Amino acid sequence: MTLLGILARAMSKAGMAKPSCLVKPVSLTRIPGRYLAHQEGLPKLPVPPLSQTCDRYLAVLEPIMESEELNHTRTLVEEFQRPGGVGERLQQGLERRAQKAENWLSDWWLQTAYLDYRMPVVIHSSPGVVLPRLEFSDRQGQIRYAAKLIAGVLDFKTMIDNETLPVEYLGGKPLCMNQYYRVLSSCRVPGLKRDSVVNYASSKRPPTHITVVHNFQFFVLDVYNSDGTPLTVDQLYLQLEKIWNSSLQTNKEPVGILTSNHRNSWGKAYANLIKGKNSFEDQVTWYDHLQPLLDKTNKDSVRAIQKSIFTVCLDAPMPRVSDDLYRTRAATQMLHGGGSRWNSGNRWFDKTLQFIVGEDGTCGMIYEHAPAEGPPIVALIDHVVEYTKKSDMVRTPMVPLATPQKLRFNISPEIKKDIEEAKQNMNIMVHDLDMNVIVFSYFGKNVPKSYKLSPDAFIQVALQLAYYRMYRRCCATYESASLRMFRLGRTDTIRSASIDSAAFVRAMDDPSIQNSEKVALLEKAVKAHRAYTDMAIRGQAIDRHLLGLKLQAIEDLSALPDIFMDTSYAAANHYNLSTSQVPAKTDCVMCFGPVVPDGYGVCYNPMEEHINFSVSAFNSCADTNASRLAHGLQDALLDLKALLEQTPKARL
Ligand code: COA
Ligand code: HC5
Repeated sequence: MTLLGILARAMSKAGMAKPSCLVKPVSLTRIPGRYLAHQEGLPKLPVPPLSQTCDRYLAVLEPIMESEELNHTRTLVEEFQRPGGVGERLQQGLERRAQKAENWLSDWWLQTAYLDYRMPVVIHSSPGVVLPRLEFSDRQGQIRYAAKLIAGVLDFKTMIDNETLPVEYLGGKPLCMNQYYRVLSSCRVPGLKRDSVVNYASSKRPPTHITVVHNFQFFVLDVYNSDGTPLTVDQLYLQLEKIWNSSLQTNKEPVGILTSNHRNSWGKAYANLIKGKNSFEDQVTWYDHLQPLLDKTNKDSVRAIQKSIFTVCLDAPMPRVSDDLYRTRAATQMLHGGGSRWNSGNRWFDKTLQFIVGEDGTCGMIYEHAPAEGPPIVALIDHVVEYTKKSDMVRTPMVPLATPQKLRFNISPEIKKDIEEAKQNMNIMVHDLDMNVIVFSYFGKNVPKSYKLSPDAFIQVALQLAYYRMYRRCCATYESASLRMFRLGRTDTIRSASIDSAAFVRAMDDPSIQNSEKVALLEKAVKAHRAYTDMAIRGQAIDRHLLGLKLQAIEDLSALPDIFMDTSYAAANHYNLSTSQVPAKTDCVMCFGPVVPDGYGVCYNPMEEHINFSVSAFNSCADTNASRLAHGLQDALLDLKALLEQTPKARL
């Protein structure tokens, strides 16, 4: 941590106000605190001024739109914000909503970004995390590690339950901790048109079990002793061994693969699965007397998964690949499981937290995104990884424990058909995912810091350069910014393609421009990005505000205002680059899919001396290539460093 960081943390611990020189740059720190009192002290998410958002909207369109379209949009924006016009009316509606609600955006965001989104959660929504490769390649190692991992998560859960989780800080400001209370004992539930999320953590009798899946077979594993203490690693080991031994058959129906389907299809299949309403029952009369049984079995099994604290997937080994490709392959295993022949059926993709422990030492997780953002999940991972490193585990006196229950599913012919369809779709998705993971080992946050540049902004500008070099144009670029400074805050968008980044990327490879000028443009672009970030995390970015105005229009008006029907609005939301920084203490790789058919998903974990990043794209798009962009990013980072080194005045 920088001296400034240490000072800022010490001062915030002492409850002292920071002089302005300490407000920036911001960094994330953790100090102990109590949940409820803390939450109430957090500010509410503001509604930015209408004219500010309109002006900034036009500015972000500049690098990505042609001037003719931009001129048209200018007239629409002017009309929208004219005094007494529709913009003002919507703004007032939004401000009223903000007064009444705890957070004017959070419910809308949950619905529009997640629950109404009908694409499969696999690749299109759920992120993956790859842990550093573990040193085992057999069943015993797998079970041992899974036992430690479960104990580590339960240790973290104790902090959540006791409300002793250290409060996090960003830029000296305390962050909303609500997401930590949303991820355990939680699950997404498919609907015919819209999904929902269930959470059992604060129910009268919170669950005491997890679910474990091996060879596509799900088990309920109670992880607490009757006195309320969590099972020890040794106890968990024995229980997992029992599970492993009672799921040796590899020919079971992968019922979990249903959760990977398009949400409407899965919604329909789900209704069949738990209600048993399908053609099979209508046709086969002798089956009628079994009907109540069928309903209950499937329903109870599904409920046991949904209620469970989390899921552990004991994966079969995947085909070996070279060390170079290992992380790329592991990333795909986390995101989709490798296809129906491999581990894709060894999942319940609706489950909020699924920890994956492969027999070949490939470990990580996949999480369903609706309830929470990456940072709380990664904080949990960091805790678990530290926990699993503790060597001397306590030996416990062995009391006999009940055998974990296998969850039964009655598979009607219709469900069987749904499973086959889900398998096919999954295999298409698997083939379509173009993934590339790179460990950029030349430098990390240290180099930009030594030039007094924000590392995140530096990486984003490098990415702009890499994209420009491939396509000779700038594209709408999304970077996640945390809104957790506000109560129930989720994210807003940092638009990394700016007027300044465009000026820099155009100049960088132009031999007629002097290096000193390039450095000046680089610094300007980096600073502009950092300024956008500051604005975003303070609730003053444009994207959630525009979304709010649009949703307010849907509620209040009979037609959408023209600015939302405009080509520029569609183009601005077509993110060819969808990116996110998720810093972790652990040397892990985070990944997610692109958000448009011709786009890239880029996730990076910048460490002090290296950067892990993943790039995803779709093979079905002829214009994209994950490996090319990943290598382009690597080159761009090296070129930026070389430019700064070669230009004597660059080091301030
Ligand atoms: N000179 C020297 N050091 C600087 C600097 C400068 N000009 N600017 C920043 N730094 C330092 C910071 O102090 C920090 O130090 P640390 O390593 O000791 O913590 C470090 O560089 C990183 O700062 P920076 O790269 O600017 O980024 P950030 O940590 O402020 O992160 C965001 C920027 C946008 C990622 C962050 O604000 C955010 O919103 N994070 C959450 C994103 C999220 O939710 N992602 C997942 C979505 S699911
Ligand atoms: C474990 C890493 C998770 C990162 C997930 C993430 O960044 O999700 C973004 C959430 C948001 O609201 O910005 C969405 N995105 C993947 C499309 C960038």
